[in-house]
Amino acid sequence: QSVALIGVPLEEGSGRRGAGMGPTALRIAGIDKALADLGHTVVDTGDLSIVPARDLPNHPKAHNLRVVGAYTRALEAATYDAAKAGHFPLILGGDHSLSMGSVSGMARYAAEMDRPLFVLWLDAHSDFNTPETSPSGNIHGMPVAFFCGLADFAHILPRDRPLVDPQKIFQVGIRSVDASERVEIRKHGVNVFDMRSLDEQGVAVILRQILETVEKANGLLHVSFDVDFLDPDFAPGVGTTVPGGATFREAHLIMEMLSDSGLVSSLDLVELNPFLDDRGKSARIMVEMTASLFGRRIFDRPTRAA
Ligand code: DIR
Ligand code: MN
Ligand code: MN
Ligand code: MN
Repeated sequence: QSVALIGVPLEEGSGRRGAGMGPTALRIAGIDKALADLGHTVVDTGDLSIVPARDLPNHPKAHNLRVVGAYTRALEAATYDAAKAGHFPLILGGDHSLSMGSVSGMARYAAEMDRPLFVLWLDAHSDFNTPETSPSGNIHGMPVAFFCGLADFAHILPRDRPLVDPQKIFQVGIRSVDASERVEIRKHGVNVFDMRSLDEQGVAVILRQILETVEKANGLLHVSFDVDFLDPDFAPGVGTTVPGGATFREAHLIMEMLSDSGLVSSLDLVELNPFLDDRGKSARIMVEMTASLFGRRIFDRPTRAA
């Protein structure tokens, strides 16, 4: 497979500095070599660079909209172009607001392929706020609502662009949801597997169910991996840690099952904050996880039982 690395040094969507160093940390942790060692062709397209979008307003309830909006436009195009050229877009973040661009780009690509786009959202947070509901004004809490067309503040992307159907979104690992987000999630039918359901059912059962749905629909699957999905005990390098996260083994199993499925079309690695990390530990774990998603195995398994 040919993998296009797209660096997005964006931190203005989060409430603090540091996530802008994420792409560099992932490269230093050896993301390109990990993929090349698995036999993939890696094309590093470098980091996107932008100038703030002056046609966008300074929005009191969507901080740094001009910067986030400019990255959204640039990444929407870069992701679409990479997919169109036959590459697997692998986005190195950068805070989670970048998914407004990557997922919108994949939605455009999927629409052109006449295939439905599904999104697997691995995160402690559901990121389903809008400027109206957000308690913080930080856009990294809004990307899911944005690519569903429910948070169209200002003209970042054309309003008639392909959107994601909320019912084709699977959120796993959720354990921090704002009151109004909870209402909106239920209203729009987002599929949420919170921490309790992980504990009760186990990740394998949940993943099998998700993968079956995608497979039956002949869908593309975009995976968006927020570092805070993981437990802060072993992945401390993120600005918004929430206790009680996924274990290394749970996350690892998810990556292996995703790899086996062959359904994943694109991947975001987001919210890594090297300034808060412990000697590169979280960066290295994210690279390990990515390698597993791209086929690294302890031992092979027979193809999925019927
Ligand atoms: C909170 C925190 N729900 C907000 N969100 C995120 O500000 O919207 N933290 N995504 O990482
Ligand atoms: Mn997030
Ligand atoms: Mn999060
Ligand atoms: Mn976040």
